[in-house]
Amino acid sequence: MDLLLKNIGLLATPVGTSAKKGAEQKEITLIYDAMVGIKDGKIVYAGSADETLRAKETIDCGGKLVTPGLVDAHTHLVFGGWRQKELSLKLEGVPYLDILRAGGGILSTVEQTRMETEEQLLKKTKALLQEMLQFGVTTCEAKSGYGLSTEEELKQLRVTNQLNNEQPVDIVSTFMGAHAFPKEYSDNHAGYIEYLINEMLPMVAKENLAEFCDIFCETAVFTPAQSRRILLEAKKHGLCPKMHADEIDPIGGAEIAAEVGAVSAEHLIQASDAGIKAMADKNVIAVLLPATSFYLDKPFARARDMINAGVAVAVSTDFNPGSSPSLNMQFVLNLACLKYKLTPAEALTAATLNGAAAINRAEVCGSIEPGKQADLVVWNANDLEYIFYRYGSNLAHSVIKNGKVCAGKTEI
Ligand code: IZC
Ligand code: ZN
Repeated sequence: MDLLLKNIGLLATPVGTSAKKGAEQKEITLIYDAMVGIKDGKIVYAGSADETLRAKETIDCGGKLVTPGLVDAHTHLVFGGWRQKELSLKLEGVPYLDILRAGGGILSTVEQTRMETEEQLLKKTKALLQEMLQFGVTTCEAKSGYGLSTEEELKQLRVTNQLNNEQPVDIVSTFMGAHAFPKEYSDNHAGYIEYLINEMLPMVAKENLAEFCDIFCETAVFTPAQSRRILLEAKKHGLCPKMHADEIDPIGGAEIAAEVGAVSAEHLIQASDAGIKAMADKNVIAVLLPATSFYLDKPFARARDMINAGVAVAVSTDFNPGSSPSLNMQFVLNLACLKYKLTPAEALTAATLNGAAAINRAEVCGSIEPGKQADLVVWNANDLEYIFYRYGSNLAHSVIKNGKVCAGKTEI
């Protein structure tokens, strides 16, 4: 063994290699006085303290709580500039979609992203990933969608893919050319869809720059019919569908996600009962984004109804410069408990194993079990409730990625 984490006060983890739905979501394993053994970046032992275990290096966890590294399954990570200028509009009550209709919002970030070079985007995003890691996130997803032309989307996706090799956080790449209609096509939406299907998608697939294809299915953005068509085309190119669905208006997005066989549908604040049932029937994971509800002052998605209906619920930051300018997955955990009324056990599963399943990584991360990547957080906490109860501070003591202490304190 390379590394032995001993004197773990409480090891809390979901177990398995697939999403946990319904009553299973709260079934986590709790081991008091535990140890975790690591070899070649992978977990080889996770269980009760065993004094016969030996390793080249030992870390005494001082009785603290240890969980899997957090998985942030929904981010818009790579972008130029910020959108603090929209704060005053927000305060005056201008809705998010009105800002977009007026050429701001996503389109203002498109303008700023197009002006940045690949090197500038790399440097900025690397710093964001470092911040994310400090909050305990060891795997994330990153969407494109601020280029909205073949060349500019590829630029964003290359940054994502390069950073995946250049820093500790694993990044899973999603193509989101269908994030908004670029200004060049403001009067020709059908033309943009043809361009996206005939030029962008084939190039993204050929260059192997994304595993998923996402779409913003929303009033004044992409219709359910356009979403169906684009996601079915994406599947033909080997990209797995995801969908921003029923965030602001209830337009049947959840139903389309189920129909096209999406791995996940995201937001779902306004999802209908029929949409939730369709998701349960087709095993579509609900990726809920409570920090966005908080920031846009919108209702919170019906997480409890989804769990009761048998839908696996994940939670993520939705980090982006407009509706969720925060990388703090710990705040998302607080909101999942306080606003969705998830129990700490359900919320832990939502932020680890179910998040991993939403980006097809449940076989390799999202729980602390032999065979999985050694991605762990040692918390400044002695029990699980504490990290959901405190808020506003960074409670991660040390973050271990692939068996190495990568953030926080190296001395425990
Ligand atoms: O830049 O506003 N909702 N896309 C859909 C976003 C938020 C990101 C943004
Ligand atoms: Zn989003």
